[in-house]
Amino acid sequence: MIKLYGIPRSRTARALWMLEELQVPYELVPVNFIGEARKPDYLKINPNGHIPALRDGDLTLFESLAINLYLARKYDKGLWPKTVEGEAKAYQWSIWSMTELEEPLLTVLLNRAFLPEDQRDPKKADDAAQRFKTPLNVLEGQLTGEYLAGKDFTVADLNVASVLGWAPLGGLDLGSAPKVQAWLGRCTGRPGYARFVAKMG
Ligand SMILES: N[C@@H](CCC(=O)N[C@@H](CS)C(=O)NCC(=O)O)C(=O)O
Repeated sequence: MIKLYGIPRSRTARALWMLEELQVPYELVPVNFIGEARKPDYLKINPNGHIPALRDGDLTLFESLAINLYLARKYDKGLWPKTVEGEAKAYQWSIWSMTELEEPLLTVLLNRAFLPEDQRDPKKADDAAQRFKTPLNVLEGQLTGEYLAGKDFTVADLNVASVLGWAPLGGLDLGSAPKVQAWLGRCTGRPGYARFVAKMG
């Protein structure tokens, strides 16, 4: 059976959403990013000392969004794009999520919500909130249809939405991007997302 290593309140949530969309059997093996992810046994699974990681048969994988690309392709339930062009978009948006979107978003979250209050830097948060507007505007401009890689919901949408979905936790307003707001609502309005939220508790 598939083993996913991590805890729900972390980037592991991205892969949990995918697994719930696909409805394949899996086991969530709890590994906390505080302390446990740097222990020797876990470092054999993910030498980076980060969560999540996945084991499926002989395959061991790290990087949350790569895990999702693999799962969507391997256990295709319609979340893998049907054309090479669609696949290209899935890679594009997944890499974009990590390189353009995640950093400003996480910097805001850390400095407004996640770090202990005495370690938060409001200036860092405000600067990052400003930088966040660039990828948000890019996404708004690119959303010409219902979804990112064609007319159907695919791994491209799930990967971006699973990163962007944290924005409200940092008080980031998506009001300037109405298409993004509507698209995010479509993504998180899915039964697969509801199953994932129910499992996260
Ligand atoms: N790019 C990686 C980042 C993984 C990552 O940094 N995970 C955090 C938890 S959300 C972690 O394990 N942090 C532990 C540490 O850095 O010590 C991914 O998306 O999987």
